[in-house]
Amino acid sequence: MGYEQDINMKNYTEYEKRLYRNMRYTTITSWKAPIIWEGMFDSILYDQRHADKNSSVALTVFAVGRYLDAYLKTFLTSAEQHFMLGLPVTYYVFTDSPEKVPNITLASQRNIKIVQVEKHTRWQDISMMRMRTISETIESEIRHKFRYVFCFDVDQEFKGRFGSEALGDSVALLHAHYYKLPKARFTYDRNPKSKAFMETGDFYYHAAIFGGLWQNVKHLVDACYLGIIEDKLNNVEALWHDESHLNKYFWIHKPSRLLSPEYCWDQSIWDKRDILVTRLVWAPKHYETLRSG
Ligand code: 2GW
Ligand code: MN
Repeated sequence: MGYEQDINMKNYTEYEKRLYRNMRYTTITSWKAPIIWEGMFDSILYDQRHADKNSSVALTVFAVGRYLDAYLKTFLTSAEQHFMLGLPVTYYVFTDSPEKVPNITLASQRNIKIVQVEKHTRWQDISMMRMRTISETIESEIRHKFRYVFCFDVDQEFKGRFGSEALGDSVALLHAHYYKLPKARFTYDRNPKSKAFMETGDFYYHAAIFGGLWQNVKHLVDACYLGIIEDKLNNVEALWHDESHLNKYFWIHKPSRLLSPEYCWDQSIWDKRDILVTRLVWAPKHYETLRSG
């Protein structure tokens, strides 16, 4: 702390003080990728640029088993209020019960596409096998129609602008619980037998959101899926499943754009001083009911 003494901030509004504080958090990586925080970008310019380029976005989200009733409706209706407004967006919803997908009113240029998938028995597989399904869907469909793909967990709710400033060639998200912790605390996979093994890294990324140009996302999901399959053949599983493989991938293939935790905030975190805008928040978890048999 003590940042308030650096300059005379007596006449600053609370917003300006926090803005100043965030400007002192890393806003650029060592390989010169921007880390997107409120105050760093002109949303009107970004929107104009992407409208001119005819940018289009496919959003993938999985709602399998109990997660459909628990989270999908809130996710989709809130996305219609905040996600990439003004750009063509198609939601690819993957579920084991297509008939239960709620009917959502969509704005113009926005579509929903429901794709049936099997329900893996282990929840770890529900999570990990997303990599394979995303790859297949990029190959069969997304690459012909969209420039960008963004992949989301369903257990979250949009609360503020999640706009074209988040689009980039290869986009990763800083995990809300780790963005300020020393690297020694990052929960990378530390088992040398796993393909996700890593001793050190740049940041701890959250697998709840990743994206980029479809070519790059295809490369990412293929690499992660290969790692997951190879681990299965060797009878190991990475500590945080697909997230461990994602962290390994982004260590080797540096993302070109990083999203600050504004883009996926956990409201139970006590220190909210860095967060000027919550753009998306974690939905409450109900592990007892959702993770049991
Ligand atoms: C997952 C865990 C326990 C019980 C059920 C499920 C489950 C997940 C499910 O029954 N149905 C389902 O559709 N899912 C999908 O997988 C859904 O899209 C969900 O958001 C996603 C990841 O599961 P989730 O959100 O419960 O995991 P988190 O929030 O602890 O996520 C982080 O770690 C995961 C790996 O353990 C993933 O990497 C995830 O991307 C991370 O955010
Ligand atoms: Mn989640």
